[in-house]
Amino acid sequence: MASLELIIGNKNYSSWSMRPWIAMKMLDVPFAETMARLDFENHNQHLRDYSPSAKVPVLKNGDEVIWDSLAILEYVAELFPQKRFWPNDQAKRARARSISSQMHSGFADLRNECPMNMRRAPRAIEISKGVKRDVAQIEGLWRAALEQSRGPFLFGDFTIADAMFAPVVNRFLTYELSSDPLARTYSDAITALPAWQEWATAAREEKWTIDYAEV
Ligand SMILES: N[C@@H](CCC(=O)N[C@@H](CS)C(=O)NCC(=O)O)C(=O)O
Repeated sequence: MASLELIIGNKNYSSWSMRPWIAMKMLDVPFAETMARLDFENHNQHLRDYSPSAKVPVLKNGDEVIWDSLAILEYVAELFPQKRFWPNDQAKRARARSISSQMHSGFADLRNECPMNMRRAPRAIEISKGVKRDVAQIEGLWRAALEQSRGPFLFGDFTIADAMFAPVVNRFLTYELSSDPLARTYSDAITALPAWQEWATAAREEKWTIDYAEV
């Protein structure tokens, strides 16, 4: 029997932490949650106590330590094969994995210039060509998936692919990055989720500020 502990960073800023957290909530995986507050002034030295990567999220299952968001999600999907973390259909699952990996390894301009910030009031900022390119590409990925699945999520039911893009929903809204109606419909479906609401409420109650992420 799994006894899972997910170690996460600040809910206001830690987009990588949000991904496994929201997927595990959505798929009713029982887990304990530990907050390891990000402390960039001290180079996040304390995160070494949890993970060889010295980053969050980290998942502990007894003595096993699993780190890196997508690896955690794959591990949990294997632990609970009866839960649909990925689409059932092989071709859809391959596409869901492709776009999840693309998110995990890409869209650096968007990630660097527009940090997730759950507390920030929506306001547009000057954005680079790189961010515009990332936004257009994500809109295209969402459109292709949603037109095929007919929603409400990228592959119909909520899967890891939605978890990987959940922090992007916050970025689109917070920096007013997209005027695509389909992206808005998808964002509305994500932000209406009780799990999203729970995370967002906790994030808003946090008092800590990370200067470089306040754009
Ligand atoms: N590739 C990692 C990235 C994890 C990551 O960068 N986490 C941030 C918080 S969102 C962190 O721990 N940063 C601490 C640091 O860089 O010192 C993943 O997918 O989990």
